[in-house]
Amino acid sequence: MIHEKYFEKLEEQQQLFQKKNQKSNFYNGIYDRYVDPVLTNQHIPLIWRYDINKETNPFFMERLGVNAVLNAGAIYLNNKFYLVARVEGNDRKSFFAVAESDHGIDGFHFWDYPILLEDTCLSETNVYDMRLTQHEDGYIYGVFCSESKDKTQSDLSAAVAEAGIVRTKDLKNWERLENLKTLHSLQQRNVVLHPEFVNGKYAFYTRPMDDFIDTGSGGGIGFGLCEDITHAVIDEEIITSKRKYHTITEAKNGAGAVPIKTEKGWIHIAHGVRNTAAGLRYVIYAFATAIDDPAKVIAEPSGFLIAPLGEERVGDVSNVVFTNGAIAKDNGEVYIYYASSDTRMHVATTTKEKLIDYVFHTPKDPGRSVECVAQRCEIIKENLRLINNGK
Ligand code: M1P
Repeated sequence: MIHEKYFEKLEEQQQLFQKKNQKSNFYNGIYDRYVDPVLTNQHIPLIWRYDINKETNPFFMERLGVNAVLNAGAIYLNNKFYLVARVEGNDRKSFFAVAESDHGIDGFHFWDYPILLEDTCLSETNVYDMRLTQHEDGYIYGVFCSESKDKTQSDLSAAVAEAGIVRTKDLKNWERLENLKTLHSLQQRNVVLHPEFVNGKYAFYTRPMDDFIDTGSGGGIGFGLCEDITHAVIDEEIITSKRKYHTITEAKNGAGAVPIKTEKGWIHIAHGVRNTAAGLRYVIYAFATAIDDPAKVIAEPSGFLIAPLGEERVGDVSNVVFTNGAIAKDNGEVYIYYASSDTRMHVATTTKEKLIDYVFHTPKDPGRSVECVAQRCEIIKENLRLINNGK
């Protein structure tokens, strides 16, 4: 017999699904933010968390709680918005689940079952942060972090991160391929598959790392080619967007959403990390690479595009915004999906036109305070000239 509490909670959840999201009063001219997150742990189906049978669960206790819904890959298919979210159980293990929406800013609801990956990698303990690439070869690829215990170290938190690869045509049936091998990097996280062949090969954005947390000698977002996606091996990795001293990428950076193709270049929406006395601070930044050479950076506006704001600042890992999915529709609308503080998912909306303007016309970081203030004085001088002329 179904517990009566189930119907009460279901009704509450239906109200959450039906709630319309509104643009917030945040303004920067680049993108809009929204009042409500698009996915939280409250969006997780009740039947994933509760045993609804009154005989076996008389107190209607949550049996398998969900701690957070974060870092979702995104794709637009058949007039619907799909997120493949990282769902983290109370047990700290993450898995993937598809949520769909008609409008992209609200109404996201999960399918009945999460994604059950083929268990081909027996040492793998945890999986997270899938990037979805609609590749020109006809498949949708999901590239994610596959994490295993580092058995060479006694430290219980020591782990090894690799890039796992799956592919699908319908988000329902997933074929697992071999994990990516990068011959000159010990670990990989934040790996993204480029949507087009480059020189006839599959192209990956990588993030070479010496260690599970520290990128060490890894100089930034890498780029490498591989012949065969079913046995993906990258020999040479070159660095595209570099980490730089005293910038938002000083400690680390990593590719985020699949790059967006525009007439001016590929627009990348990535994350940068710096260290502070309060711990690591993650922000989202953007840059562009050349259409015919997606590894060559041609524009890099200074500073961050999105930083944690208000309630976004607080969560499981506070002071973090992180993206691994964006949708660019044919009509020019862009939906940037980002998680705040490793806890919940938000959307920011903009257009390709605005992103191009932002990336190509926002000044570069000159690198030193004295030059930054001179750069700011230039804009002030020109603005004062207009104001004083009364125009
Ligand atoms: O906790 C913040 C983020 O930390 C990691 O990002 P990076 O590899 O750049 O340090 C990821 O594990 C990500 O999932 C997480 O949101």
